[in-house]
Amino acid sequence: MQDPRLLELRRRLPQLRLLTDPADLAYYGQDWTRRWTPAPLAVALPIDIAEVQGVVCWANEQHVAIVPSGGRTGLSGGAVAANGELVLSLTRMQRVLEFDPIDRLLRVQPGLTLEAAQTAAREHGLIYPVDLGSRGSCSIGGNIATNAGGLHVIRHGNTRSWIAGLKVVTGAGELLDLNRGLVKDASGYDLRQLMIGSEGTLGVVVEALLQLTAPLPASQVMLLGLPGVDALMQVFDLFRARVSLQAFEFFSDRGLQHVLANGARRALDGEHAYYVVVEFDAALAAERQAGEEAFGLAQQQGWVDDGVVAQSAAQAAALWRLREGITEALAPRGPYKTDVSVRIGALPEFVREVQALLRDGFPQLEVVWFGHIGDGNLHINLLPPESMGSEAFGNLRGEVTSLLAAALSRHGGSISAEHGIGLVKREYLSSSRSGAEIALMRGIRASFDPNGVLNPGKLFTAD
Ligand code: 2HG
Ligand code: ZN
Repeated sequence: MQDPRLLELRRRLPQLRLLTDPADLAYYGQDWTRRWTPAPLAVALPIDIAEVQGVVCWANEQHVAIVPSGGRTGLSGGAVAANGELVLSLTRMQRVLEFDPIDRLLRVQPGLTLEAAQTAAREHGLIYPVDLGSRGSCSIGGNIATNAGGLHVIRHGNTRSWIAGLKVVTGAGELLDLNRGLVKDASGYDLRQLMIGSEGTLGVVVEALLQLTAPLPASQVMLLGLPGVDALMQVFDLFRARVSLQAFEFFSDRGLQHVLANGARRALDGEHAYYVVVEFDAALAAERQAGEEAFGLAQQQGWVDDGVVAQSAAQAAALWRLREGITEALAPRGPYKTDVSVRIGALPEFVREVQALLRDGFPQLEVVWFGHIGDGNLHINLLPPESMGSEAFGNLRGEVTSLLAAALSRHGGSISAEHGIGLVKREYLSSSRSGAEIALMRGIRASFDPNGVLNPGKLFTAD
């Protein structure tokens, strides 16, 4: 550890755990994008808030960039350290600190995994309702940094609906205690909400107050096979009117083929353009009946060709696997992942338009459509042919994103619904945000982090 900046850090914080081994730098320097070569200066693993503050103050004085780091399951490069940054990993701060039964709050450290938070909530007879496929590895701090969405946004909203308070260390090293569990607070700007989704560019989350709630009622899960995109919207509208939805997720037949090839069991005969996993409250016989009636009506209208109702928890899990298993099934093909949203009403036209653009402009790419259709959030994954080199695919990615960004601008959509901008989408921020908005965002960043030490190069193009 010869670097004078690290020697100074060691002198200031003798207890701080610091890693400089090449294997550790490689491990902590990347996220799930795997597109950049990790090259951090070192990895710091603070144990408490004072150490985080110490590191941030050191970074300001030594002009070292910090990459705040959680479970690094991100898909936008927000936690990549490829330019000599210090990775500030919160993994050692992973305790549940307190449960407040009156306010139904769980006070946790940022490195706690989402799954551990969910388990802790259940131990108190409650739930933390945010849920993502990467629940076992992603961290609460990372969820907050990206305002993570996931599988039940249609019922519960995003992470931002469930954060009742936040302690953050700003880029200037100040500790802020935001909202403190208050249900109501009209005393000015809500800085807590500003932190949520800021991708580590304003502050480092060092503690969070998670709002818990009562468990959802028992549910029923159905898999439906649909003939086309218009039917998707009609079925959504029909079910939404008749049952209390817990989830409404879709995938295309190509998505299904990949999951089946990866070992999942087929649940419907025949080939359908799209599939929907619909989950709804079904504790009461009347609720189950309403779901079955909706299914019948959709069939009568020709919006659903076939469907199956899970008869057990195991069958429900098998149906969910068809949707949740897509990311893993596609991973070996190195897909380009997109994460766009439009207003729900704009979906059919947007989908048709982008399908035609991709078919005409990029016939060599395999396109897999899936995602949170009930939230207007599509994950369009683009798979290169086996023979395509990484440089050629890199160029195509740029072309596809430009095309998508233009379509999103036309439809008033967003280039990132839930994965964040990070490095992957920073050139395209202006497709979703006006120049005036971006200027205000930069100004906000400068107020929280005057020297630009927190995650520079993420979210915005150049600092
Ligand atoms: C999901 O909804 C995740 O499953 C991952 O957001 C999406 O793999 C993807 O593109
Ligand atoms: Zn998603």
